[in-house]
Amino acid sequence: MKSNKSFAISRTLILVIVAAVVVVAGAAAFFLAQPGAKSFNVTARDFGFDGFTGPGPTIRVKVGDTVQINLENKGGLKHELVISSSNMVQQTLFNANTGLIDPGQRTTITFVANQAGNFFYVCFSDDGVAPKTHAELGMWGEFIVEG
Ligand SMILES: [Cu+2]
Repeated sequence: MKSNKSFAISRTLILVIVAAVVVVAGAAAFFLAQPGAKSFNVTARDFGFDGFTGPGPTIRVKVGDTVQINLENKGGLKHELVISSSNMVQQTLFNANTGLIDPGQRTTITFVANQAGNFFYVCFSDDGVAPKTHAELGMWGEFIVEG
């Protein structure tokens, strides 16, 4: 009876230790991945990235890279940066989407480019009223993931 209880306790202890190791390893992997990230600074203006009209500079990475994009909004309107397979059809790839940020604001997104191909970084805002999206006005650039 006593040995059964002690067995149960040691089994629980082992599970707790395994869970702790998994959590610590996961956290370590997360923090270690950041210094290896390929970092890009992108400025949003009305209506271009790193300029007043597009296309912005091509961003080139390799498949499997951790990519960090630092977006600064130097325009007078809200802007965003979204990775999409098209600069006209709205979608989000790699879960890479800054969301709309206000003029003067900065934000950073980090994601893994886990699929090779030719993609786009785009602002799909239409200010809620305009017939055209900012992408159609020039807010896009190529995002190329080399295999
Ligand atoms: Cu925009």
